[in-house]
Amino acid sequence: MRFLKKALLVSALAAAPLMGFGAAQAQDVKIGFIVKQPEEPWFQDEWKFADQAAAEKGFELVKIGAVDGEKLMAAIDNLGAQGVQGFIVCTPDVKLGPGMVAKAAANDMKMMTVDDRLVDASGAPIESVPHMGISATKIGETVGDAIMAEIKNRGWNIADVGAIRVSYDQLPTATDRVEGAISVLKAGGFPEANIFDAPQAKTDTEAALNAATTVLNAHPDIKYWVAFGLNDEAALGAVRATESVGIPAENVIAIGIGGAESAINEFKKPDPTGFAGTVIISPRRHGYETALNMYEWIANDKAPEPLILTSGTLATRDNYEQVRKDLGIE
Ligand code: FCA
Repeated sequence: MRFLKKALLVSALAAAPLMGFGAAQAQDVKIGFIVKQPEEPWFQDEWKFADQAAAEKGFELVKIGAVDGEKLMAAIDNLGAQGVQGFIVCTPDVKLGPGMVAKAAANDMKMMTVDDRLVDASGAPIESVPHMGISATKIGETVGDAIMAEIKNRGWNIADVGAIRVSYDQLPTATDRVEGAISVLKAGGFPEANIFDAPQAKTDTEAALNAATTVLNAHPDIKYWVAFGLNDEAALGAVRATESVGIPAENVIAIGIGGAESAINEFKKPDPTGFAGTVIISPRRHGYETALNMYEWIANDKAPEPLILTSGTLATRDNYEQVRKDLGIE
């Protein structure tokens, strides 16, 4: 038996230069993919595309949802115990950064982050951990442009419009996104006093609905509303809030970020809602490409680029099918 193992090893090594070492080892590679909100369509899409990379390269992908810090730390240990060599993570709390770096090292695993970038004790990004995120400010500006264009299109007097800033300011990418939108609104003459902060406790639709409802109840005199936040769920929560207080859809312009199932389902409704558009971002790049990068790091010792920021494309109810086709997501 021992002899056989040795013989196999020798022949594998001999074959390595021909096959490429990575290919010879693929079946031994195990990669983890932890996400903070497993029920959110964006993260399901990331997993789906990471699965594609796993099938193509022949490595094993271990997917874990971790909705809070405790679950996250347990998930990292769990991956380590399973013999995973590296993992990709979108953490429920970026402030856990230093602890996560230490835990990954203790388990002898490589770590990359996706979507939400880790910060250190002073709030600065941890640059030693490779990261793929979205170009948050620029995408936020696209949201702002879309809102301003639609205000014009509907012929509203800008002085009569309120804005709901669904916020999650403990997450830098979230702040960058909403501030990008606000900068465009202000530059277009949107009254600053009419921009209301709606802090959400979590980054899901329900939390956004609760946050936006508080703002609407505080300003019953405002007739027209625009809304934006860090993702589609934030914008959708604000839309559901306007519906629940009886504001008609034609008086609401909400623009999301994401373009996954939650947005597409909204566009498919027979009657338009206040959800006027979304900036589509790429779950394929964030899922497939990160998984592939991790694979290359483990199998071929090729470290990922330290920072990649992906772009977004605006889509509305009228053109989302074409935009998705053009982007190669269908
Ligand atoms: C954050 C958000 C997600 C998605 C991702 C790219 O993690 O919470 O909804 O927008 O960034």
